[in-house]
Amino acid sequence: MSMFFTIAVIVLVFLIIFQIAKASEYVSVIKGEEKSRKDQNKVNGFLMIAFLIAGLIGVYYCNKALYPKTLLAYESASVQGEKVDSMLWLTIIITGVVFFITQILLFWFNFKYQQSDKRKAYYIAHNNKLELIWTVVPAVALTALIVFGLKNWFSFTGPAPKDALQIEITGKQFGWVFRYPGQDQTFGKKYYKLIDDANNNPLGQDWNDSKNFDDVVAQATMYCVVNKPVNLRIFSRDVIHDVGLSEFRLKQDAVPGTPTSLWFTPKFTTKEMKEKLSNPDFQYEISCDQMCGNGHYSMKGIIEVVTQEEYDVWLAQQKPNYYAAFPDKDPSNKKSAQPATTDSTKTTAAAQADTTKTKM
Ligand SMILES: [Cu+2]
Repeated sequence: MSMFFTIAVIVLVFLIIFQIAKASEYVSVIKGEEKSRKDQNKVNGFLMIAFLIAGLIGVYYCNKALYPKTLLAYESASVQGEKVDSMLWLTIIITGVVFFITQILLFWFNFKYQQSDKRKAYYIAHNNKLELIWTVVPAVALTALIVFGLKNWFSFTGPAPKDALQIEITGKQFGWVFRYPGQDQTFGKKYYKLIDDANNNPLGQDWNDSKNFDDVVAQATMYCVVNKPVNLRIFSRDVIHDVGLSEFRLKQDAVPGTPTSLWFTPKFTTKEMKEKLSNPDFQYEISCDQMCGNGHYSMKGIIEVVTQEEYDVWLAQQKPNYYAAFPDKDPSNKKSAQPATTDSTKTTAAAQADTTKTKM
């Protein structure tokens, strides 16, 4: 029944609109086409101003309501991100000034210079000076923005400082895998054909390369140190993903077959950010910023920014992935293993790695 009423109401509304249109047509015939056109012109001129004012009020309220949800509402959590923020502000200021000037003039001129019997429109066919101004001014402004952007881009993606923490991040459908180089500070070789999730080799580490024996592999959460540059070497196992670090204001594509890189210096630990934003649930997030398949939404990675001491403790607790792939090689699995203090485990691990190296 309610369906019937809805349809009846819709039909009635259409009929009313149709009748109003018809009536105004008859009115214009009676009043004379020309006069009614001029009247309508005045109404349109007034609507232009009304639209301008309503639009500007709308811009103000949208900005007020949505600003806290934008990145600019809180400061960048990386030193490099500050440069991205200043570029963002510069772009917003330049385009904002242009936006307000052009929109206000557009609507105001529509009202002010609407058709009038008292004046005739002036027709300009061509004006070299004007053409030159509106070509050169935007060209110079855009070039300046691009030059700033490129300069920063080359610095973020260029060589990282020598003391940077080296971390490898690999995107896959659907998640992130992190690799730390271990004590030798060197990543072992890997080869995509050796990828074997069933045998704990998600990155295809080549076990013939002894540099792999101490490499630590972790999933889901990446650890890095506050105020210490992190150099991310970025890979993908399958399709194009993207390491999106919104709090640090950076992102970089993960492309299969083409390693990319990005480095940044975190300014605050996760704990400091929780206090700063008064949000006990705050986490630095890695979001995949490329539509990479039906599980794209689930590619959330976490970055835990900690102090150097906390990082050292965490790293000491990590076992090289070699032992996950070959549990029989893990000294802590052997009954004859030495007392399990962190230091001695490390020494045993290194010794083990050495023996295996000689065997191979
Ligand atoms: Cu992805």
